[in-house]
Amino acid sequence: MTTCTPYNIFPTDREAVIKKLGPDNLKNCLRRMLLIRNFELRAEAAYQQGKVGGFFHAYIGQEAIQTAAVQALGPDNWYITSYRCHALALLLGATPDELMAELFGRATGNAKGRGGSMHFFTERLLGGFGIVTGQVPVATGAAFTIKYKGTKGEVAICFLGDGAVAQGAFHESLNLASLWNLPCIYVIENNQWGMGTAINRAVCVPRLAEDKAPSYNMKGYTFDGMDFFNCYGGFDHLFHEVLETERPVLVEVVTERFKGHSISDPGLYRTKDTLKQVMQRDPIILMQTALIEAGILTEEQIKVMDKEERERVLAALDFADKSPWPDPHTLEEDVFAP
Ligand SMILES: Cc1ncc(C[n+]2csc(CCOP(=O)(O)OP(=O)(O)O)c2C)c(N)n1
Repeated sequence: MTTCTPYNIFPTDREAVIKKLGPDNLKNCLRRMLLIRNFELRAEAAYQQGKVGGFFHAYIGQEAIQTAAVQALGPDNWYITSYRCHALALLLGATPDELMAELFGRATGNAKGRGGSMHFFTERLLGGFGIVTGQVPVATGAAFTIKYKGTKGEVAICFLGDGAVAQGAFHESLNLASLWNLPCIYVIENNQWGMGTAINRAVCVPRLAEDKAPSYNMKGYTFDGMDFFNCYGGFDHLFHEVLETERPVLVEVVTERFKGHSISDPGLYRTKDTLKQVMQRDPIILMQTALIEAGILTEEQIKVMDKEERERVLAALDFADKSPWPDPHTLEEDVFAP
């Protein structure tokens, strides 16, 4: 039986976040969100032109979450996510050039053109994962490594979809993380849908972290995924809490994706009106409005910033287009299994 228990959204004070981060960090966060949005929109267009092949899952609508997390934790932690990995790779320092070239399947790509959209990585991003929940045990392993080696000041942070919480590997991972006191932040990005299945048809409790965390003897939190300030305040709190307690935590970040599950999904399970309503809370627009209200940026300055990020992405498209294809003679390189 499902109930209508309301969420307890983590309380944050926007003014305090603005004060703590300061104008330069806030501008950088908005710039990163604009880069992610421009990157995915242009990459989608390239896909439609037949320049990109394979799977393609956009993060559009969810940008505030990982931008806030990386800003709060800093890059020197172990990060991992699902196939919806374009944003996290950009946030952790992969260049638009290498990522676009990867989408184009070129030798200059992030994974030499062999992985495509779902398998971006960086030194600290253990990968985008194609297998639903596959990244959760790996994150648990990364947290185990931190503990085993006695590394200080670091955590593992694992992003997963709402559809991933009903999978067995989620249960086993959280159980072990709690039992062994592993410093891991598990972040469920509840974008309301697992492909075309609504979350309330897939999971038997309404609040994914608050209701599930107690069964793992963990704390459960909920953040508003459209509100950068709430996400930043929440992740900042959790990072310090996990470092101090050396205990794992479970977070649900409530959001909704603006696009289909993947590029080939027309999204017929959701009405146009519903989508229009969801898009009223576009995290980038909300962030822009807040920064204008705080006197940190003007509308004109935001337009310039957006144009600069769009131009970076256009240059990346050009780079990818002009890059060589992988040499067929390298086919067996980097293959570890016979
Ligand atoms: C083990 C496994 N089962 C099924 C699939 C097919 N599949 C790909 S994405 C997906 C839905 C996952 O939804 P969710 O976890 O909510 O993430 P989102 O796509 O919304 O980010 C499914 C069932 C898969 N990739 N791996």
